[in-house]
Amino acid sequence: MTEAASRSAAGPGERLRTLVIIPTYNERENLPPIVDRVRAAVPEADILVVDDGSPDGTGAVADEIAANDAQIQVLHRDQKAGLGAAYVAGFRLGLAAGYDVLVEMDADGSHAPEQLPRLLAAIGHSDLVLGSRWVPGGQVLNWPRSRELLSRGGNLYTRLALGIDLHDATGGYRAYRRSVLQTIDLSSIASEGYCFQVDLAWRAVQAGFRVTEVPITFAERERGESKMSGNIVREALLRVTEWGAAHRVAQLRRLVGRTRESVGSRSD
Ligand SMILES: Nc1nc2c(ncn2[C@@H]2O[C@H](COP(=O)(O)OP(=O)(O)OP(=O)(O)O)[C@@H](O)[C@H]2O)c(=O)[nH]1
Ligand SMILES: [Mg+2]
Repeated sequence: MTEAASRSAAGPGERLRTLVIIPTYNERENLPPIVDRVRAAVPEADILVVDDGSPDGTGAVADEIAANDAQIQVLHRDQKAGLGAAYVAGFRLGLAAGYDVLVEMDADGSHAPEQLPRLLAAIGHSDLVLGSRWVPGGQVLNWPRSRELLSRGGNLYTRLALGIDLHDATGGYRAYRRSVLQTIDLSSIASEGYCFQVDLAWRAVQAGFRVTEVPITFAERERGESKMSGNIVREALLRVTEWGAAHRVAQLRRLVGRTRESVGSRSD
């Protein structure tokens, strides 16, 4: 086990304080049912809604829900600054409050709260658990073929470019042990959307944390508008290519260094 991994090894019968972070932008209809479902599925977990000043009034809806439930908090941010920045703000708050496990979950119903116990069971032997659509048992409901191809293709490219054994590094349904988020330099994360998800998984792998995947059933959002855009896809493609290239160059340098050393020692 690596040093990073051993720092966060789970003890038997360990009770973990869990915070489910739900970023929202114009999700006023989706938020109340998703919060109810989270509370029913994992009653001991707390919830943090991070709203970026949604014009549709999602922030006020969240405040109303939180006023009646001490396990729900709301973080209001002035303007839409992207999914990545919303999560980073939520992580900081959750770490400062001492939570052991921090969960990422969309508000649009794509991530079923009923599957959260499965993710939390796996965090017992992992540092980061990815809810995965593309492992056996995982699936996507109601997605057009074009979206499925984009997700499958993006994940295949990510695996090949970074040389990691993850099948769904772009997914956003996950559970982190606090040690992972404490180790990663959150202030250096500038990526958004899918790229943000790959960025965190990649940093966790590089730091030697145990990253595991559990199958999930992902459903297309029923209400509201997607914030997915061509820019988000382009950002992910560009950055993953850059990280992959930098990783290969570093591998090559190490190989050249080792070869020089062994040639040097043989000629001594
Ligand atoms: N706070 C905040 N939340 C955001 C922002 N952008 C997206 N979200 C939320 O992040 C979650 C995922 O966004 P979606 O629009 O569903 O993006 P997606 O899941 O990649 O795309 P679809 O599959 O089309 O739904 C949802 O809960 C959004 O409301 C943002 O800039 N700020
Ligand atoms: Mg969505």
